[in-house]
Amino acid sequence: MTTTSDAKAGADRQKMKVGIWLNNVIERFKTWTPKNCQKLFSEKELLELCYRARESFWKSSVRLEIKAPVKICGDIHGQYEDLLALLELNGWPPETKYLFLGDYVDRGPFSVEVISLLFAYQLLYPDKVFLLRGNHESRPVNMQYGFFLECRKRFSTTLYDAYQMAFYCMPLCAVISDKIICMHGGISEDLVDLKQLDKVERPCDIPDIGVIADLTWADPDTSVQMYGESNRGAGRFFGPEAVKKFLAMHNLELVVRAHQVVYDGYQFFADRQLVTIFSAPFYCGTMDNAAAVMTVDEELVCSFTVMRPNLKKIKDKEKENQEKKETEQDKEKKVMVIKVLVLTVLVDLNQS
Ligand SMILES: [Mn+2]
Repeated sequence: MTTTSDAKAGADRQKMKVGIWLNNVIERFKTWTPKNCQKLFSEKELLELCYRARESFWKSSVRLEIKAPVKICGDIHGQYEDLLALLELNGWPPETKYLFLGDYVDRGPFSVEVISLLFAYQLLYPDKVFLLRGNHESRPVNMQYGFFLECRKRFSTTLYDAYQMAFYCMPLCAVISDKIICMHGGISEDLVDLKQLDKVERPCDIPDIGVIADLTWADPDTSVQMYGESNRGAGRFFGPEAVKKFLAMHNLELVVRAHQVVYDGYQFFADRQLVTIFSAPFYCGTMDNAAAVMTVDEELVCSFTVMRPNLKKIKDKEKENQEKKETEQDKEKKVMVIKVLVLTVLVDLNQS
């Protein structure tokens, strides 16, 4: 006969087994190089991560509540080496708590690694790593910007579908210590009570209009004071007055969002009532933008760690690499990405 305590012991054993596996997955991710990337994982393991991530997102709220301190990251877009550099510089979970604002996949070359490592961290440390949904965590966008092709080429469309099933259930916004609201795109005129979000039915795709579209697609724009039509074809534009009114209405102090490349990795809007964070340095290998991570400390003082790509060094190394063997190239490339200039900028939000 099975007793309750037997069942509990069984569940604990199972949980421990999963924990050991997730730890092992994360350790392998840290030994990643462009050369060994197809040998590190079986498709079965990646599928398992997707199924478990989906379940975990589905169980959690659409609107996360997070206590400071926490570090906030913007778009990563498949730049896996840069994600590793970012974690190396800003601290690895679970010692450092992270909130990611979405757009993990598409554009860059290693979307599978970016999203799978973050899934593994989220599953192992659900109260230390939080992942929001960006407009690129969506099927129609992934068909167009690279993630679908990457999955099909390196693994299968079955794996691609499993990622989509997880994306459908991801949370859409987070509130830090009741004061700072975070999302991928922006605020919404239709969001008058944050409790509206608890009614979002998942799994869901991202529509072109409405609250979910705005949270994942909207952009701040000085051409409007309140709200206006966006040129992206989904979500809307919002102006400085809209930000001010939105914060007052919800008794909040700051909006943190991602979704747009900004030269310094972070950029304020509307008298520092909104900040854009972008965390993919040297975006697509063509922009010379820096990447930033925003730290919110216990007192809600915000600061930024900026990783600036050293363009001259990158160009010199590329030249050098062309003359070297393939194996050496990989090594150089790894070192090059870590060699970014790191600046920390402290900004007192009350001083503006
Ligand atoms: Mn985006």
